[in-house]
This record gives sequence, C-alpha cells and structure tokens, in this order.
Amino acid sequence: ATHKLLTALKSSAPALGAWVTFPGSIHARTVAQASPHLSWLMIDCEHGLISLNPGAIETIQAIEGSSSNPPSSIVRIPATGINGTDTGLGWQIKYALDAGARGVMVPMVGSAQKAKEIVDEARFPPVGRRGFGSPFTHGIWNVDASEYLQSANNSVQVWVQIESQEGMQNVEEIARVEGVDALFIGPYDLSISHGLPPPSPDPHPDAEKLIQRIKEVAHAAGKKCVMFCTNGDQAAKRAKEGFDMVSVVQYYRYGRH
Ligand code: 3PY
Repeated sequence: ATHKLLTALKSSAPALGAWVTFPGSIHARTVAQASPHLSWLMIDCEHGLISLNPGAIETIQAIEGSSSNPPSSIVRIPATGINGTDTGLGWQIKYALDAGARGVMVPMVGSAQKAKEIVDEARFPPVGRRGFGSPFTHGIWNVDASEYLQSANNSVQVWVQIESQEGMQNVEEIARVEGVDALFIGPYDLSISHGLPPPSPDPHPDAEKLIQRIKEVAHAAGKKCVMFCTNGDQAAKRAKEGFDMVSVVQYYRYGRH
C-alpha cells in the first residue's frame, strides 16, 4: 500500500484524519473505508482501548488491507515519561513501528530533550538508534526489507503533542528538534493543564491563544501543525485557520457535542 498522508501533505489542502479508538479489525477497516478523503488514522493506544501488542498490528493490518490507497496509520503511544520518569517510551515506539505504523505520536511532550529521544527511537541510524529486527514490518508495507530500511527514515511521521505547561514553555525548542515532523495540539489537556475549562466545544479564549501560538511556532520552525477536532464543523474552521492536518470525527464524544 501507499503512504497516503505523505501524498496529502504535498497538496495545499489540509490532510483529514480520524480516530480509531476500539480494538478489532472490522472496526478499523470500517473506519478506513469510511471516506476516501481520510489520509490518516490515529490508532489510539493512549486513551483508546487498543493495546500495542497485538492490538496495533491487527489494527494496522486491517487498515493497510482496506483498499489500494488506505489512510496512513499513526499510533498514539501510551505514555511519555515527562520530567525524566522512564515509562518505557523506547519499547512503545519500537512496538508501534514494528507493527507497521506509518508514524507515531507521543503525548505530553515537555522538552526538546524528550522530543530528541522520541526521534532517536523512531529513526534508524545514522539519524537515530531504532533497531531493525522485525520480520513482519516490511511485509505490512508490502516492500522488501532493504527497501523498508531505506525508506522508513524519510517516511515515518514523528508527531509530538503539546498539551502541558512544560510543553508550552518549551514549544519553540521542541519545534526546532530535527526529525520532529509535526506538533499536535490536544486542546483538552492543554486547557486543563493550564487551569482552564476544557473546550465545550470552543476552547476558552486563553486556551485559544495557546493553540494559535503553537501553530505559529510550528510553522516558524518549518513544521506541520495538527489540530484535534471532534466534529466536521470544528475541523472545517481549523482547516481555514491554516492547520495542516485536522481530525474530523471521533468515535466517542467528549460531552454533548
Ligand atoms: C487532548 O485534547 O488532550 C487530546 O490529546 C486529544 O486526544
């Protein structure tokens, strides 16, 4: 299959995505086939119910097999380890990418050092320190092993979530880390971590300022910015504001909107 998101990012239109929250290949295939306009799907192993192993690989296989040009699978890995705590970030990224993910997203990234660590885990040498061992990964992409090794560094997406006070304080340095492709805004955690109410559905005006700032910082560093939206109206508004990627739907709802 192709890497649909990479193609979508070359056009000026924002790349539309959706959330995959529940385990099961039939659910994943159904979401993947929902619309030809979706170019990426977020397999949510953080707040969703999907395990990294074997959940992610089953989900990715279902998505990759759903059409000849399926949406690209991005895995949101479970935990980050902010402030120096070790939550196993390395093995989580390894599992997700070995499962054939076309990208990873890490929640709650608070520092440039953490962002660099994420890039190191996600890219093969000489860029990073990703190990090459899975006999399955290239089969999921339907390429041979050497082709996977050659192409993965340039095609695997690395997204970091800015959704904490630490992340906000260090957003410029995080955006500048080489190998980070996009800053992803989680408006719910961004709001509550700053003592603001969660979006309902619009963010608090002070949270809105933070959201716009993250977008400006990402673009100033030559990076993409992704906005989490829970419905089509929000997504259309964010697309007009210049976000490069937006999610258009989520298969469960926050509150009554
Ligand atoms: C947030 O809004 O906090 C998110 O991470 C969305 O999933």
